[in-house]
This record gives sequence, C-alpha cells and structure tokens, in this order.
Amino acid sequence: ANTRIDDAVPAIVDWSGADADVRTELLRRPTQAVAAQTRAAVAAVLDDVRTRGDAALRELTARFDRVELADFEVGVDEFAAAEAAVPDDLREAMRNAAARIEAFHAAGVPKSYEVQTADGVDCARIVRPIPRVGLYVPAGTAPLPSTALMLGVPAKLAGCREVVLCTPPRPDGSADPAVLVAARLTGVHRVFKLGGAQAIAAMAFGTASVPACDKLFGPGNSFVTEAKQQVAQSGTVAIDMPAGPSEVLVIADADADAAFIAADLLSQAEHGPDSQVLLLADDDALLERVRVELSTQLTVLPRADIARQAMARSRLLRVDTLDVAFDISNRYAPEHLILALRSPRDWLAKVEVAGSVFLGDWTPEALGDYCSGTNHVLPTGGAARAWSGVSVASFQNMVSVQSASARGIRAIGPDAVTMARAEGLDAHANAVALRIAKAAA
Ligand code: HSO
Ligand code: ZN
Repeated sequence: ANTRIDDAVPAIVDWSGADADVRTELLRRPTQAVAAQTRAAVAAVLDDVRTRGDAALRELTARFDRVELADFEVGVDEFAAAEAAVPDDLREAMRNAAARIEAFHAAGVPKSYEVQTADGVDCARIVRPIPRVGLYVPAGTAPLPSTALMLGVPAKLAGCREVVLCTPPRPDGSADPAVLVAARLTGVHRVFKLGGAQAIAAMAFGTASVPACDKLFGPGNSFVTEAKQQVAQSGTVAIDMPAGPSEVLVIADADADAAFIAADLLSQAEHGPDSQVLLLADDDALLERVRVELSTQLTVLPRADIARQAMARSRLLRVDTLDVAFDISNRYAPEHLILALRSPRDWLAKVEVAGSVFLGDWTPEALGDYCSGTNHVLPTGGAARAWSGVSVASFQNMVSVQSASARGIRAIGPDAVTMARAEGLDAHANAVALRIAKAAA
C-alpha cells in the first residue's frame, strides 16, 4: 500500500537540474533579518536595565515572564529543592555527560608556550581565564539543562573567577530544577532567574544584584540573540558567536538507514519552527524511503507541530555524486553535518567547514547534543565558515610576553630602529637606540 506522505515533508529536488538562482534559493536559510521592531524593543530593554538596574529587571520580569521576583538569585534552599526534584536517572545521566564533556574539553586546553626568537630574546604566550563570564541557558518551549553543561564545563576548565548563569524563571518564580542541578555539577558560582534581553543586559552592564561580565555565552531566542549582538557592539562586553536557528545537513548513500536519517532530521526540526534540515543523497530510493519514514515518525512526535513547520522549509536534494554533496555542504557551512556513509572517515578530508561532524550510522546528532563529549554550542547560519564551537579557549585570553636582555637588544634593536625611522616615529627609534648605546658600553 502507498503510504500517504505528510504535507510538511518536502519533495525531492534534483540538484543537477537546478540553475544557479534555484540553487541559491535551495540553500537559503529561513529569513534571519531581525525586524526593526525587535531591534528597537531590545534597545529599549538594554537602556532601561543600564539606567535603572534591578528596578528595571523586576518590572521587565513581571511583564515578560509574568512573575514578581523580590530576589533574582537562586539561593541554597532552591538548589536543595532542585536536587530533590530531579530524578536519579537524570542526575546520573547528566553526571556521566559532564564527565565526558570534561574529558574531551580538557584534552583541548590551549597551552602556554615560549620561544627564543633571537639570542637574548624570549617570547611567550601565556593563557589567562577571562575573569567574569555570563552563561545564558534558555527555557522557552523546552528548558535545556544540557546547555548548562556545555557552557559550565569549559568555563570551569578555563578557571574563570566568576561564572554567572541566567535562566528564565517559571510562572511560579522558580528556575528549572534540572538546569540548576546541571549548573551545580559544573561549579557555576551564581545563578539568576532572568530571561530574555533583560538577562543579557544585566550580565553585560551589571546591576546591584547581578555582576557585570566580560563575555557572554549561549543560545537564545531572537531577542536574546539581538541583545547579545547589541551589547557586543556597545563595546563593553564580548560574545561567544553570532547564534541563530539550529541546522543539520545529512549526506547519505544508498545503503544508509532511512529510519535513522528521518529521526536525525526530525530531532533538529523539533527545536523550532525556524530550524533547517537538509538531506543530500545520491540515491532516489533512499530519498523516497526517508520521506515515508519522516511521515510515519511525525505522527507520533509530541512536538510534531514545530517539526512540521521546520520540515516545510527544509530540503531533500538528489545529487549525482557524493562529491557534489560535499561541495554543497561546504557552501552551506552547516552547524551539524552527519555523514551517513559506508566509510565516513574516508570522506572527512572533504569537509572544509562545519560546526560538528557525526560519522556513520551509529552517531546521531543527539549524541553530540548531550553526551558524546563534544560541545553543542556551535556556529549557525553559515558562521561555521569562520567561527568554531565553544571550547575552553572561548573562556580564555591569550597574553603575549617578551623579554630581552642587554644582549638581546643589541641583537634585534637595530631592526626596530630602522623600521621606526622608516615610519617616521623617532621616539620609538630613540627608545631602542638609547638602550643599544648603553648595552654596548
Ligand atoms: N541541537 C541543539 C542543542 C541541543 N539539542 C540541546 C538538545 N538539547 C543545538 O546545537
Ligand atoms: Zn538538538
């Protein structure tokens, strides 16, 4: 019998038959233009928090989160209640995940190094934690305790002096208990029940209760993302990366498992109506099987409504060869790239840009989302072209140090004098020449 295909499941498009304009359209992300209205609303919130501090936070929280909070900070009692409320299996899973995330990230901690660049001249790069960092953990339609682990673990490994976390309050004024347990697991120092642009403003500017942070991290809705963008432009605080709706691109061959692929596509689609999922395959039968699987699996998904909206703007592309699929992927620069191929590791060399890569049939994106050990805070919207996912380095500053002896300035000083004169900067030349003269004496 013919399975009826869900209307939200896109048709298969043949890439080789598409002209340049159609190809551009096929790879276009769902519109990410921030409405002027959003931009203005965010600017107003930032301004309000900057000028009125906690009083503004209280009003904005009442307005947007519908709860009156006397104190935003999560205290001992609420942490204890959260520990009691979180089921043992979840606590255990989060503890295991945190250990693997820590093992992976610890291996990649940037190291200090020193090089003698000339006789008597030593240059070093030393690594210092960014003193105060602010983590944002969204709640929205699905609270994401996994994000608290993904941000908290590298912050701890970097040794940041103060790690602050903001997460939106629930209508009863409490924070999501699993987020609190995850935050505690990673050693986050202070947690505040603040959401949206007002949370970003609080961490960027500081208020009487929330400390000002040097760098802000984490995903969020369009208001949070816009707020991060605006505070970064104001120049006082850095942000991890330009974040946007989540994406996955799957490259599959004829022998891939259609049910696995459909499940992977839907796991990204259920994040939000603006999520984008793409499947590139060199086999028609596989593509058809995936369409059937998508329809079947959609019928039982609790978040099918969200997934359907995302699926409707997604792509199923038939390519002539897998090489073409990799060209497309490198052009798209996906946040997540799944290689549902027979010898996936052999194809890895073809990957030029991607946030995180998943090799073979047994590596769903969901493993990386939660517990393989890699980070799930990744560049979206094509930013993977020049940005990387969150790592310990994201929480560190690199400071360079140089030291010359009298012998050293005699060795390299003349180069500086020559270059300073050429640039017409005589004070520079003098600072070096004075020392050369004295060192020679
Ligand atoms: N796929 C999301 C991360 C996530 N998934 C959190 C589940 N929980 C963006 O990379
Ligand atoms: Zn996910």
